[in-house]
Amino acid sequence: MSRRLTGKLVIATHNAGKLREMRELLAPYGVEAVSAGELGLAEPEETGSDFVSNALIKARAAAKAANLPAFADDSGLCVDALDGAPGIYSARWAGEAKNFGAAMARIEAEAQASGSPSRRAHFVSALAVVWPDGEEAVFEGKVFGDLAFPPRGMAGFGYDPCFTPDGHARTFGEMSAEEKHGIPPDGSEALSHRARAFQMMARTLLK
Ligand code: ITT
Repeated sequence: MSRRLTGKLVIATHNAGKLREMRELLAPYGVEAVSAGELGLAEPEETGSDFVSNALIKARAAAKAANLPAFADDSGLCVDALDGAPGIYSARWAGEAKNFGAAMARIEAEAQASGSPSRRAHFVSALAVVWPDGEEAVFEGKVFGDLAFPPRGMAGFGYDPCFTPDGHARTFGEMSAEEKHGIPPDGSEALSHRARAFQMMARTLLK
């Protein structure tokens, strides 16, 4: 049986939207979560070439600095017409100012310029858990759907307003927190990429 995540842990993110979702996901499990921001931890450079590597970089850095188990997410929106961009560069497309309006406009413009008729896209979330003694676990969740332009909705964060998950008519930006990343009590699959990765993690590492 694999190791359980109990007691106190660090949520190794400086993204307020992600932090809110990760806290909500962890809330039922009785773990005490502090954020990297609250502990004043530095943001490591994300030098990996995929989501899993970058999630591990963040969780390893936080586990070492805080001497606590650390939980990190690396995520992004992958657009078929752009050969998977912005992908691991999703945060970087929004720039220092974290201007996701501009990042979404860039996706729309580049998708149009690509000449591809495809509107397909998917979100990916890699969740890494790293213990201070070096043990590691990684889980990856995805959700497929279509781009929505112009973007719609004020809920959520980041690219939520420009993505409509398959089987739904509304964008993530038009959904409640519960609808986007709630964990269905009947054990069926959650909707968002992060909630799907979390479900896998919870089955293995949480009570
Ligand atoms: P940390 O590294 O500190 O966690 P970050 O914002 O830099 O924060 P990433 O490098 O993983 O995080 O970038 C992922 C970006 O993709 C993030 O900034 C969001 O804008 C976007 N993204 C990820 N999940 C999303 C979601 O559920 N809804 C909307 N946008 C999302």
